[in-house]
Amino acid sequence: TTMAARGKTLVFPEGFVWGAATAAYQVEGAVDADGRGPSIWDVFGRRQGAILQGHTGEIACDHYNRYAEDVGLMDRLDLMAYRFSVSWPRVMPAGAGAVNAAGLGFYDRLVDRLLAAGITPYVTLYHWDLPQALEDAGGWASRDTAYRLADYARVVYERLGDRVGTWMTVNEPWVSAFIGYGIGAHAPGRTSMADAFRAAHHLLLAHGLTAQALRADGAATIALMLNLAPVMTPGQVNDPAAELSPEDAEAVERVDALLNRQFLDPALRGEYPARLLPMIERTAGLGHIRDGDLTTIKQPVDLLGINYYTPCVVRYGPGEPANAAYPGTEDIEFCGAYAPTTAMGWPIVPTGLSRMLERLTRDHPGVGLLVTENGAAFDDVVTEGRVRDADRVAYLDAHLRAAYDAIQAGADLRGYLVWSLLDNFEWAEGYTKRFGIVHVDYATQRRLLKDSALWYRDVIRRNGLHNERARRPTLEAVA
Ligand code: GBH
Repeated sequence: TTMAARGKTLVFPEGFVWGAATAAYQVEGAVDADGRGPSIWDVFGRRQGAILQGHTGEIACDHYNRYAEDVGLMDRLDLMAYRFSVSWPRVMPAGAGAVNAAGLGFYDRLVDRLLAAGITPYVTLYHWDLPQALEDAGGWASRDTAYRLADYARVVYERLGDRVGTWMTVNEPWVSAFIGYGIGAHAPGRTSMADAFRAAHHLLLAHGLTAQALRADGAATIALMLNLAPVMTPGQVNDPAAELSPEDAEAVERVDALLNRQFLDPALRGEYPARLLPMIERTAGLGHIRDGDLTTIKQPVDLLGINYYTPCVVRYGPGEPANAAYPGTEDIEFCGAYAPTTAMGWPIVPTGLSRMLERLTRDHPGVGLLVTENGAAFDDVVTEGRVRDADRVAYLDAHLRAAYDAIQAGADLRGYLVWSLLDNFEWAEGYTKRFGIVHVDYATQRRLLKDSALWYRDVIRRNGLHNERARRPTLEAVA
């Protein structure tokens, strides 16, 4: 058969970076080791009913003690980059002031191990583990916290900057603000939408201050990571060109302003979306947005990190109350079951990724793009020493095809990091949800490469995908 008859092999651009990601609180454990201070997740985890089955990050994957073995796994998988986060309370137990050299030492060793294995470290400075002392002083609802993040970032940069080139400021400010401070399903578990809007602004400010400081200190590459999800109607899930009624179009725009443009526009354009300002004012006032803040927030970024899992599907729904996590969304219906879902209940829509990448290319030309998270939880089972996670392989395969399509359409996508390297502490879901390409047996801390890890290694080796799409019955409907 000819090549054409067999279908094309999808080869990614030369230099495309293949990697994996984790976050400190989700994998490290060792919460009392070597002078680490408490974070908001330690405190939140002790709250009755906050986390499924009462799980906490106390031990997690014990990565703090097993990092060498874990870098060995990355090496076996031929990963080119590893994105991890630094635990702020390890480095500064009280969030400000005294620096804990032993805490920094851990990241020092981790970075050296990675470099020795030929793996490029990508450092996330803030992935949700705020020092509790700063929460007690007002947390992200307080402006001061933004300045504290930049101070801490400088300390980390001073220690690792000679070996780490890529610096990622804050992970998913929408989640921190609206899930942590708005609906309280994440730490610190506060329930004030006024505080959520303030937190969102202060996280943006922290990004800007940190980007500014690290750039001045010589950091080569600076990135911001957002949880971006295309907002669409159910009709657009399978037909992007579907015509929208004016009411549906308004619903889509309103949710897009809250979820995506609230962060994209200040960071990349130096302004809040006009339609969002009255909503912020009504809920939180505008006093927390000071003159000059938007100039600080709009720092040049080398990379925009996109964490993509599932789209946000809405339509006009007269009489619907506002969604708890999205203030001001009265008369909008948030739709659930429009596609097969992962174990998180999140619908699987790979074209959501290509649509988001193409939109960013259109709206923010010149910003390099990196998928900083993409992956899925499924109900894995170990049989005969193997995890046959065909569902995850199909999910990753389909999303990589979508990424490839976006590149063909002109997106400047530089790389892809799978979430996650290891099964880990999935926040409010505890250990009940497994996102890893490597299985972790929490009783023994034994690691086992899932089929998806071996499949991913093959993708990395050929810098692309097989002719044959990985198939799975549940994915047919959205293929
Ligand atoms: C990321 O957050 C985090 O960065 C990471 O730490 C975490 O482990 C990982 O993803 C997996 O959860 O409207 O119900 O269909 C993910 C943020 C925000 C993704 C809400 C999905 C909507 C799901 N998410 N979202 S739904």
